Amino acid sequence: MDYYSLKMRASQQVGEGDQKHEQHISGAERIVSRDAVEAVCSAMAHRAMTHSKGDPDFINIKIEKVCEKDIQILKALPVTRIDVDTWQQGLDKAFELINEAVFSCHPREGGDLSSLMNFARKLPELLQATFPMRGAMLYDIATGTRLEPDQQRGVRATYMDALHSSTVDSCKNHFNEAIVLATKVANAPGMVAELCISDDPNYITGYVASKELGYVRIMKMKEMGDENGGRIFLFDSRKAKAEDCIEFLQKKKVLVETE
Ligand code: WAQ
Ligand code: MG
Repeated sequence: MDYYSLKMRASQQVGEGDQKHEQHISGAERIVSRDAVEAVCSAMAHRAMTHSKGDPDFINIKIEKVCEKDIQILKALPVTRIDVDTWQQGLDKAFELINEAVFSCHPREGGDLSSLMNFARKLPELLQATFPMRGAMLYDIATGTRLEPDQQRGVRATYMDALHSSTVDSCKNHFNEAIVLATKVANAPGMVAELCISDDPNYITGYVASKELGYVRIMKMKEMGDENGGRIFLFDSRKAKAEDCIEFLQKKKVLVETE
């Protein structure tokens, strides 16, 4: 069977004079069978034209053929949820899960506990640093350094979709898209865990994910109306090469089998 990758991004010019720049409004991607290409393309245009972030003046839709033999099929991470009363509790819970995941990678013998304490202290700052980024931060827990080739943009996971997703969604389903992305990311070489908060001002549910934890939805992770969000991919350079991890995130075609 023939498959096609479709990618859409929409942006708007904002600011005056020197401050003039493109602001990202909306993006989406799919991998679909040949017969769905036209409908999905038109749904993407619709999504770009009706986004709450504004009216786009630039929309790019890219369509590429993908060989079936190059596609890897992955089982979706199992999903659990944590209910919290306040977003502060949710954020604390997320930090706690991430710190545990990072701790469990630490060598038992001769490990340096102060670097772990340091990481725990740094984590809220790292999250803040992702807010202006369009992609994710790729953070090496072994060396305490950032590995994105372009730190302003970050690393983007692409070429992924849900298997058998013939339906055409014209508006964003945060959870469906996130479980696909998180499943791909968790399967990247050397990946330890992911932390995610939407940048959508009215979407306050976020998640922590890893192969061990599965996909843990945390129902409140920020204040309603807050347009800050971001992603951190926590990677361990003792387990894999950064190039291999980035190559997988950016190039490998993945379809995720959901229930
Ligand atoms: N690769 C890497 N980073 C990305 C990507 C990508 N493909 N797409 C978005 N990001 C980064 C970027 O910095 C965004 O600002 C940030 O992640 C948040 O992206 O179970 O909607 O698309 O209900 O706003 C979670 C769903 C939804 C939780 C997350 O993220 C649930 C969401 P958004
Ligand atoms: Mg968003």
